[in-house]
Parts: sequence; structure tokens; C-alpha cells
Amino acid sequence: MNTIALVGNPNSGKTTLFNALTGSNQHVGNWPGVTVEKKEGKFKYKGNQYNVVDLPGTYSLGAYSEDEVVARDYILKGNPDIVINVVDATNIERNLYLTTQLMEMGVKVIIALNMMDEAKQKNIEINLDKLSKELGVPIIPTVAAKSQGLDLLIDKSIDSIKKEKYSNKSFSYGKDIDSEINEIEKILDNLDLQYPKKWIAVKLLEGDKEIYSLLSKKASQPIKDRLIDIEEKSSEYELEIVDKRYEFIGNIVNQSIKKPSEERETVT
Ligand code: GDP
Ligand code: K
Ligand code: MG
Repeated sequence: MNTIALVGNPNSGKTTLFNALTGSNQHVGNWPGVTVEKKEGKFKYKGNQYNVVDLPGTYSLGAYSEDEVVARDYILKGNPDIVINVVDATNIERNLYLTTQLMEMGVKVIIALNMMDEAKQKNIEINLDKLSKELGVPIIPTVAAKSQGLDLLIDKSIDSIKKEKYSNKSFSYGKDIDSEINEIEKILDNLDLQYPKKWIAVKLLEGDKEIYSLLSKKASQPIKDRLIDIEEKSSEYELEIVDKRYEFIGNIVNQSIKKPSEERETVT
């Protein structure tokens, strides 16, 4: 049975989508070791059964909260067949920050661009083809609260699951950080890790404590020594990494989304 993971910012409509898909066929528990709620359910579609996991809402996938760690551990270790990234169409720029991190995790991603009814009401014009092409991720418009767009979302998710090869689009963090990432990937080459090396490299440069402690358990002494150097540099790179993600998103949003002007002058 294929498993679908729902990931997105708080209030993007994940649970609404989860309920619309699974109806009453769901189970609520806790993730092991933490007090974070775990929602899992099943649904039947075109003769097949699917398992759905509603992950905690997060703005990022760092190690800053239990919610973030639960979500990212599940994405990387729970082996979902596809991640549906639920994005609030009225707040695309902020929501895509999480998307940029999913793109680096080496998992199949599809975007449910939700709240399309509200986006329409607010006269937000979205060029879906352009947005999808620039991100390298399929995008399906949905109104989860009215169960609109869900069949197409599941059809496209199944298409993606069936595709053998998968490579997410990558973007640049600038010359210095990119070459640092390359260096770190080389150092990690001989280690047996469950995570994509590029993702680990970026996390190390962001100063991610969980990833440092994971690696210091696995690595040999020369690598541990290098990790100390990298950790020192991370304070210098951390903010730049965040900036570059927003820069990447900003360019894409400028090209594909038109909002009605917010600063219209009032005539007195
Ligand atoms: P979650 O935090 O991501 O699980 O978000 P919820 O599913 O709890 O949804 C947050 C709020 O948005 C709820 O009040 C939902 O009823 C509402 N909502 C969800 N999907 C839509 C939608 O497509 N359009 C509109 N207008 N509201 C929605
Ligand atoms: K709302
Ligand atoms: Mg929810």
C-alpha cells in the first residue's frame, strides 16, 4: 500500500484535506517519544488503498521544535511514497520556504495549492504552469474545504509515485556556500547515511544540532575534526542560507504571481 504524507505550514489546510480524503477511517495517536499528535488514515481510490499521514504543521524543517523534527524524520525515515506539500495560495511566498527544503530532501513532492477560493476572492493571479516549471514540482489547485481538486491531486500523486526516476530542481546558495556544500558532500562520501548528502551538508552549514550529533556518532576522527571546523563556519553561513532561499522564492513569485496593488493611494 502506498503512503502519502501531508506537509505544510500551520493553517494551510492539511487536516481539512486529510479529513476529506479519509473520512472517518482515521486513527489518532502520538509520535514515539514526543507529545506531538500523530494522525494516520486510509482511503480507497480507483480500487486501491492508500495510507495518509497528517504531519505536524511547520514553517521550516530545522531542529528548532519537536514538530519540525517529527515532520522531517518522518519524511526521511518513514519512506512515504510521496509528500503532498499543502500550500496556502493566499500566502505563497511564506509557504514556499518549506517547499525549498522539501526539494532538497530527495523525496517526491507535489503541491496542493489550497485556499484557491480565497486567492480568487483576493484577486491574486497565479500562473500555475510557470510556478510549477520554476519549482520543478507539479502543482494542483485545491479547495480542501469544499473537496475540490482532490481527484486530480490524487491522480497526479499516483503518477508521480509510479515514475521511477526523480530529481528535484536544485538552486544555488551562492559560490562560497555551494563549494562548501560540495566539499562536505565529499567528506560524507564513505559514510552510510540514510539521508541525502546534499541535505546533510546544508543542515551542517545551518548549524543543525541533531545532524551534528548524528554524524559524530558515525564519523571517524578525521571527519569529526572537520565537523568542528564546519560548525564554526556555520554561524557565518546560517543567515545567508535563509536569505538565498528567500531570494530563490522571491524571483519565482515575481514571475508567476500578481497581487492587486496593496498601496493604492487614498484620494481625499
Ligand atoms: P492545518 O493547520 O494545515 O491542518 O489547517 P486546517 O485543515 O485546520 O485548516 C485551517 C482553516 O482553513 C480551517 O478553518 C479550514 O476550514 C480552512 N480551510 C481549509 N481548506 C480551505 C480552503 O480550501 N478554502 C478555505 N476558504 N478555507 C479552507
Ligand atoms: K482561512
Ligand atoms: Mg492540522
